[in-house]
Amino acid sequence: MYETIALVGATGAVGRIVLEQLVERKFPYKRLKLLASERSVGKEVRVGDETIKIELLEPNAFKHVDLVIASTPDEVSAEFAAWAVEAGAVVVDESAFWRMDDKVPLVVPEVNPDAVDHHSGIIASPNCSTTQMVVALAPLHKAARVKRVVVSTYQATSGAGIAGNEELKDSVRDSLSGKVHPAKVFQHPIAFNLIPQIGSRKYEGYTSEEMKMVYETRKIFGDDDIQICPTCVRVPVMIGHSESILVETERPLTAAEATELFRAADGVTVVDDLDAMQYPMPRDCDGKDDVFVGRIRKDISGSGGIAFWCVSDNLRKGAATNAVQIAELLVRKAAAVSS
Ligand code: 2RA
Repeated sequence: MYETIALVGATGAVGRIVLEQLVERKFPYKRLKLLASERSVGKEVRVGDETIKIELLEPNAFKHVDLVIASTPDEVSAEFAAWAVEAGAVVVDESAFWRMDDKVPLVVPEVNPDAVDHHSGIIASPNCSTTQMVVALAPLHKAARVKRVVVSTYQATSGAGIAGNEELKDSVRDSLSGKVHPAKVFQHPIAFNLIPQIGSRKYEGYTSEEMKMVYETRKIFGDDDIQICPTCVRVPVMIGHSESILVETERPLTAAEATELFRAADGVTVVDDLDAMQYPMPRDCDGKDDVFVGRIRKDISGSGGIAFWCVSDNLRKGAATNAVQIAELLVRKAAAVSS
C-alpha cells in the first residue's frame, strides 16, 4: 500500500474521474494530496467522504509522497516529474511528454503489465486513441501476430478537455439559432461537423495524434514491424472515442476466431449482433471502463484481415482508468514481492 498519494491536475476532465475511480475502486492509501497550479490553490474538492484543499504544485510538494497520478499538459509534466522522482515518488503520467522516452515504460495493464517492472520513477499511460486500440488488438496479436492496421478514429470533444465539451455545446446552440460559433479549441466549428485533424502536422502529412497511434502501439507491443495507417477525426460527440479498424495478422484469422479471442480477453466486451442492431456506440459506453468491440467481419477486399468497430470511454479506459489500473498493478506487484 502507498501511504501518501498525490493527484496532479485534479480539476481537469480526467483528474475528476481519477478521483471518482480512486473511491469507486477502493484504491488503498492513507492520505491524498491534490496539487495544481496557483489558479486552483485553496479550492476544495470532495473525494468520497473527505474534502481536500488543493495545494500548490511546486518542487517541495512531493515530500513524503509515494505515488503520483498526473493528468497535466506536457510542459507541466516535463517540469514536475523530476521533482516527484527526486522526492522518491513513482509517477504515473497521462501526458504525452514521457511516452516515447526509452527509460519510461508505456503501459496498458491488460497488454504489457510486466513493462512496469523496468521503470526509473516514471510510468506513462498512452494516448486514449492508442489505448483502446491496443486493448482490442492484444488478443489477436498474441494469437496470430498483428502485421498491419488501417484505423480511422471518431474522437469525442472531451479528448480536448472540459473546454472541448463546452465548445461543442456552444457550437450546437449557436448553430441551431442560425449563428456560427467561432472555433477556439478546434480548428473549425464542431457542431454538425467532422474535423479530420487532431493535433498538428507531424510526418508525411500525418498529424501528431495519428503518429501517436503508430509509435505508441509499436512500443506497447514491443514490435517495430507493425505497420499502421491512421486517420484521426474529431466528431461532435462528448464522450467515447470510436474506431473503425482493419487488422491483418501473420496467421489469418476467421471472424469467428477473432470474436472468440475478443470474448476471452481482459477488458474487452463484445457487442455484435447486426440483425438485432446491437453494436458498440459512444452513448452506451459512456461511464464504462471496458473497450467494446462489434461489427466483427472478414475484410472482403482481399487482405485476409478482420474489420471491426471499437468504442471506449476516452476519459475512463482512455485516460483515468488506465492510470489507476497502472497504480493498482504497482500495488499488487509490491505486495507479491513482500509476501
Ligand atoms: C484527443 N487524444 O482526443 C486526444 C486527447 N489525449 O484530443
